[in-house]
Amino acid sequence: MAKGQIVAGCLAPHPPHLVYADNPPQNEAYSEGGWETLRWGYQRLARKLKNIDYDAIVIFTPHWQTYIGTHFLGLPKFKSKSVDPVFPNLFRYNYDLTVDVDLAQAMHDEAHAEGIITKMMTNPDFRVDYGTITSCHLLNPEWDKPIVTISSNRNTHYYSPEVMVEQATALGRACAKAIEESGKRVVLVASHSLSHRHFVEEAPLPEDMSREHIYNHSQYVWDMKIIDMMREGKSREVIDIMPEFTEQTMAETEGGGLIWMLGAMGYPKFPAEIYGYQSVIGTGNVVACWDPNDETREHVL
Ligand code: 2X7
Ligand code: FE2
Repeated sequence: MAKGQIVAGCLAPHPPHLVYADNPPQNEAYSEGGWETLRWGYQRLARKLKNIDYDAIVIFTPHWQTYIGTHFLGLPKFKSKSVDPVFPNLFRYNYDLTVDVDLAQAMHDEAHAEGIITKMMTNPDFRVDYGTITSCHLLNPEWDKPIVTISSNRNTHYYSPEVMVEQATALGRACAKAIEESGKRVVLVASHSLSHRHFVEEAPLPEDMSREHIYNHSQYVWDMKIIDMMREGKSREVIDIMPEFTEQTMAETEGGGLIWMLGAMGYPKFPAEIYGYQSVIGTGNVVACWDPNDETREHVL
């Protein structure tokens, strides 16, 4: 059997606003659009993924928060309605998704062997978080690939951002080993924004783009620094300054997704493809992809 491999790694933010703005049949809310810079970037990345041969999407989400250990979706099907707790006016999404349980179990077992506390989620009534659903919907609106969702252990808050770097790195190493041994071709997804200070009052019409803007200049400068480093292939350095970035901008990197993904990919030295940057309720969001294949990697933006 050929060795499995990571065929792409995506940084895929999950503001529910983006699904709301898309008006897919699964979502009950109706919008007049909005946030096109991000949505068009996502559409371009989704088209690229269509041309890559892969077996499963593995997604790490900060909105499935676990305080004891790291959990993995562990049943072949999950079907329910996901309602965003903060934005129920925007996101009431009927999902029906398929899980690659073999791959989830293999990652669980390798992580356990690394000394990480792990658990398979086998409650059929478990409601999948909106981070998973939003990023997966925007990257693969057809939902024609099985997924594995990995929970975010709250290391940053329980301990510190530095402990998160250590723990998420170990988890990334374990997942990469499981993928290699599985023989599968896998797309990794870190589902989160960058800077994360946000507005506390919603505009009367949420998609009114005359109200959308960055939260403040220093948050924006931090985001641009991180994106420049991604473009320059400095992924190891991104992780090195992550604790400071997370603290200064309340960044959603606190959940560990990017650390996990870049660690699993062996800290790529090649440039990330950048598909778009835009604020959503003031938070900083970039859609980016690390394509390890020299033949297909592009300079997008
Ligand atoms: O979860 C989110 C987020 N990460 C960013 C912006 C808006 C809402 O929800
Ligand atoms: Fe979020």
